[in-house]
Amino acid sequence: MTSEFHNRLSQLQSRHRDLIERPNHAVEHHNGIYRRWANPVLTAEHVPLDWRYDLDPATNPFLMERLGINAAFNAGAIQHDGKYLLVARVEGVDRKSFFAVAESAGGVDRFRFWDYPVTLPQTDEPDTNVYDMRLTRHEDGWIYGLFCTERKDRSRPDDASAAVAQCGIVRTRDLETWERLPDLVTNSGQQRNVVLHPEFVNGKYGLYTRPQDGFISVGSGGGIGWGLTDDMTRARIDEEVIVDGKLYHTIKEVKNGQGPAPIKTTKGWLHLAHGVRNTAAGLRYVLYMFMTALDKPWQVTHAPGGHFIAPKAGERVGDVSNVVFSNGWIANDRGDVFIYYASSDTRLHVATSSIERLLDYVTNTPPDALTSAACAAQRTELIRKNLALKDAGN
Ligand code: M1P
Repeated sequence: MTSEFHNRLSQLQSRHRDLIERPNHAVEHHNGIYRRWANPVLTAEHVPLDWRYDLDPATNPFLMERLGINAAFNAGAIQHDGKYLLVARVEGVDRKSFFAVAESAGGVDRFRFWDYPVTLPQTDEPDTNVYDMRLTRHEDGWIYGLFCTERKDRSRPDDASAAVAQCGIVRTRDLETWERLPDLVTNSGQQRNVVLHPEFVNGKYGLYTRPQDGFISVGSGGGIGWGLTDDMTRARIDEEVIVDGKLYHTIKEVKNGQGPAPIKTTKGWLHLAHGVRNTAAGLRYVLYMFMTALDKPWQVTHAPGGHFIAPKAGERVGDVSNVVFSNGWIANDRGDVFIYYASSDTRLHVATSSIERLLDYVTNTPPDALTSAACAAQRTELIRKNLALKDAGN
């Protein structure tokens, strides 16, 4: 080994170790609903060196990165054997994503990738690209991973960018060995952001869907849908109803999608979702929340107005700027909630809250009043109440 190779390797190793072992801290200022944490929990730099470099001086004397990593983001999340596990979307510089498990003892820092990425079995029609796995610990005993499988749209051979998105399905007991099941069949041309509900509903599996006409544009489809299937080993939804639709001049005017599987609480199912609107600078993705009825998870009972998390400061910039996206959160047995959200399709962050706070937020935040006059009236009412309190000496 040359001394140049040796020096560079030890620099890379110590830099990587420092990054993985760096403690995180909650940002001081917050809105009472959740706290952002200062450092991203996963970035491209967190990916192990031996996934990127050929560490053999005989075949890589300059210690070059041979298989670069572009980003680590949009992670499914689950607590398993007491650990906080993320199934991240890791994207190579070749633009192909794959899944990889990273674990942490505390959920806010020191995430470390397992030795190898996930080996994802293929169906008869191999995936070109896979991403955004939603994990659901179902009451049938399996952990399911639903993800987007993307393939070339063969009906448009002349358009190299024409793609079809569908819902791929795997299941596991340990996140090490994965069984591939057939893709979900629906009546929609394309599907993304499909999520399995954790409990049986009338003896069937419930799925949140996102019917769409095109690959990027939802067209006349869209909204967060809901459908039932008898069997996850041959998942098929014949009928979809819209749980939460697109709405003019709101944060979900262009499209929306279910985030992670909902969290069960005494008052209803807590949902995290993303909403998209268009701007002169391109699409803007924000996160929002709503609650559905315990016995009817397709019926919205509470919908706070506006966004829950929007891209802030450095989060605003990345491969696809002005985006926050979440497909993973964890509620632990103390009622703490860890919200894993990615920024600008580049890196993954955590924000923390609690079931108690999120219930307060969802049930007591006024809904979007839908017009400027009605929204100003909502605010005037709040001010009036606060001034009355002040006048009363409180
Ligand atoms: O680029 C932003 C997001 O775009 C897609 O989400 P949606 O289907 O809702 O538009 C996904 O590709 C997602 O991975 C990505 O973060």
